[in-house]
Amino acid sequence: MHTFYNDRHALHHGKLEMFRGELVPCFEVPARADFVLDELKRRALGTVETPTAFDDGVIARVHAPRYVDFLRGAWDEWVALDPANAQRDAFPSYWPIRTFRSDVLPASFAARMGLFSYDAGSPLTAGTWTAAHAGAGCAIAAARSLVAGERAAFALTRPPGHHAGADFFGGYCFLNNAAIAAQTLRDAGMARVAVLDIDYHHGNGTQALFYERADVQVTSLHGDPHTEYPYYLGYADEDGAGAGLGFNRNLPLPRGTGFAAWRAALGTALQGIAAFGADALVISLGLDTFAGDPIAGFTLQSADYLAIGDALARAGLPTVFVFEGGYAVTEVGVNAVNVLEGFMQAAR
Ligand code: Q9C
Ligand code: ZN
Repeated sequence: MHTFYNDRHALHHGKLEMFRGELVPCFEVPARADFVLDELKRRALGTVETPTAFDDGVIARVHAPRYVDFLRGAWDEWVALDPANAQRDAFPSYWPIRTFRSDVLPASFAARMGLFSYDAGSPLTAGTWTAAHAGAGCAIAAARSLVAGERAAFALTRPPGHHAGADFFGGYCFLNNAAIAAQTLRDAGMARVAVLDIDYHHGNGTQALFYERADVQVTSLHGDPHTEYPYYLGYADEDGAGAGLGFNRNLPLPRGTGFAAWRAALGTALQGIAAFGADALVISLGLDTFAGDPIAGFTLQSADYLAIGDALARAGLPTVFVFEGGYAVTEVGVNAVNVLEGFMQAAR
């Protein structure tokens, strides 16, 4: 399996995030990808390629132009407010919640930060755009390799993507890499694409992007949003709307869920994907289901990830894996590569 990776990911390195009333060191750090890359090389699990120049037109088919324009220029605007801001990450302070307008694009940078975000846990840094854009390039290249006939590919990207919607960032995510991969597959002529999100947190951005579409089926296994982030989406009764009715499926599981119950839910998800008749599968590969994860609540063990890879391979579909969450930094490499190795062993 080829891995698509760009070391520009490290240019996105937030210092602090708001957590339970104080600023704490960011959980989503560059070392996460370094551990995965090291483990891939240690096990010699295929080549690692860096996409250089790439056609990024698909980004505008997933994200709103005014949002992408904002992200691209946000750091320069932030520093222009005050040169001392160069030493501080940018955070939103105001949000246009119900009754406010979101059609007007305010001149104020602070107002646009809030318009285009939904939490205070996702610092925007000097290299956020460069890293996110390079990561999208990895997702595009991984998807294109499936179009060229590969059985599977891995986009080793950060910042992660599945919480980012058409015009908002949050949950450490800025560009939705899994959605970009899925749209790339659609644009290449694959009629039906399934996205399966196995990150601990509900992929609210991915769900929202495809909620009214029948060509991209979205399934997510995640902590019950009654108690788990992102709280306001990811419930079992969200099954799509309009043309997309019946093409969204949520399988929320209680905090504390272990592998037996999680594996059963994966079986349910895979049955729905088989019934959909997908031409390709995009996996939002979060590893924050791990027992040792500092911000999540399932109890999967490292060996379980081999079994997950095995089960995913048995769907029999061209598959692109897109790296999402997973904050037990020293274990995230073993856990991610276990999924890929389990997949390759069953796919042969
Ligand atoms: N503020 C992903 O796994 N909040 N994002 C956790 C700290 C946000 C997770 C509590 C969690 C976002 C891609
Ligand atoms: Zn997560």
